[in-house]
Amino acid sequence: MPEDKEVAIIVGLQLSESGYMEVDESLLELKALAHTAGAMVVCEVVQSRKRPDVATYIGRGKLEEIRELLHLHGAGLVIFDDELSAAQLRNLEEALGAKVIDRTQLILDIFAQRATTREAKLQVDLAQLEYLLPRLAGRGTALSRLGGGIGTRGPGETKLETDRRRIRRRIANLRGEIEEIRSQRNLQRHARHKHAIPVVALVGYTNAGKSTLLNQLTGAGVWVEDQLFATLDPTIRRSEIPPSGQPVLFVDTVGFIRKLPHTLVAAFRATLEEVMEADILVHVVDATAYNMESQMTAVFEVLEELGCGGRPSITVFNKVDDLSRRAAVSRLLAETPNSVAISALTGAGMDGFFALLEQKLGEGLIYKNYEIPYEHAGIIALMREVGQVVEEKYTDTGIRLEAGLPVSSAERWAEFQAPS
Ligand SMILES: Nc1nc2c(ncn2[C@@H]2O[C@H](COP(=O)(O)OP(=O)(O)OP(=O)(O)O)[C@@H](O)[C@H]2O)c(=O)[nH]1
Ligand SMILES: [Mg+2]
Repeated sequence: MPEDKEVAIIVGLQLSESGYMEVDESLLELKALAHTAGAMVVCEVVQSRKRPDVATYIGRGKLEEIRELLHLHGAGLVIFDDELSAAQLRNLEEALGAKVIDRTQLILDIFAQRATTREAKLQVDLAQLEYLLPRLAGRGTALSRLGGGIGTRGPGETKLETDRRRIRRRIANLRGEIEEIRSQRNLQRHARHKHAIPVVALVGYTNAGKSTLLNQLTGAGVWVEDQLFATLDPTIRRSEIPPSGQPVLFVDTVGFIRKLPHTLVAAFRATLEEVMEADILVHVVDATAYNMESQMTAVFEVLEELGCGGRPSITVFNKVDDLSRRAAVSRLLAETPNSVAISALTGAGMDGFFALLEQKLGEGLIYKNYEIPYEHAGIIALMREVGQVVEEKYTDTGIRLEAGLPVSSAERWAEFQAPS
């Protein structure tokens, strides 16, 4: 057993009789998360009950069972599958004599390990402090007694724990710093809008293959890994859709997961703005995932939370080079409008993807009449690049034309719109 791995037990609740599949899925994923964070899961414990115990999440009998299991496996960490309250955390740590963390802390911990850029680090710090603040009471002693490791990385919990005011101040500072980065990002985005190239955001469950697809599309050389949350920072690359050569900006960003902590979604809003303002969303689905459909639902939920639920979108069923789920994929293709099957790894199916993308981009065009003064004639070339210019007439005052443009460009050149 590698020495640096924390030995862990994971615990979940089955809240209804029919909920066993859900618990299985959720715990399997919790195990993967624990593994990603550097823990070794030696066993899982499930309890059936109507609702979580207010004081201890699980019942007395189960607590005793877990105590024994901890002893038996020499484990020092218990990971619960749902977010725990301050009281639950405290009571559980006392009752179990082991370090206790919840799913949220585990995800935050992975983010803290993965964050490399200043922006990502600030955002993770913010999310961790927001999680910590309401849970400070009485936790410090237990945590410092039990030492560091998973769930305690990040902004240095032990030093901060007793001083809520200091934490509040740090939260305010972090927000300020993130806001600063955000406004710089806004500037860059506006500079891009000047060129008015449509933005296509790749969204999806973590590990679905978004970065692989970006690499396939643009040869970007983005980090791809069979790990959860390989990507935290958005990457933007320009590419052209064959065969027309229509230029597009592709955005790859952080993946989503079920029960994604709200503090994280809020903290990553700055990063996710690229997604929130995209012209088209490409929802990348891992078609080999046994729980593909619940992953899709989780993605819809996060998109809803970000306020881009109704955005024009394409669904891409990925990894079809792995054929074990072929039946499920053809059913889903038939049921899902605007969907296509591809392998981002081998490039199979990319032609279908390009055709669909081109079609979607075309549907988004808004046709208006424009009158462009001669000194701004250069705009016409830009319009042609991002949309379609139908008719051009040269008049005394300028060039009159009709152009179909993506929403963002139509807005940008609204001042040149002519009465039709
Ligand atoms: N067989 C197969 N594997 C793929 C395909 N696309 C991606 N993968 C693999 O799936 C794993 C995850 O790929 P990524 O591109 O890192 O996934 P991601 O969606 O960017 O993941 P996060 O950044 O963690 O959210 C890697 O091991 C890839 O090699 C595919 O079309 N076929
Ligand atoms: Mg990625």
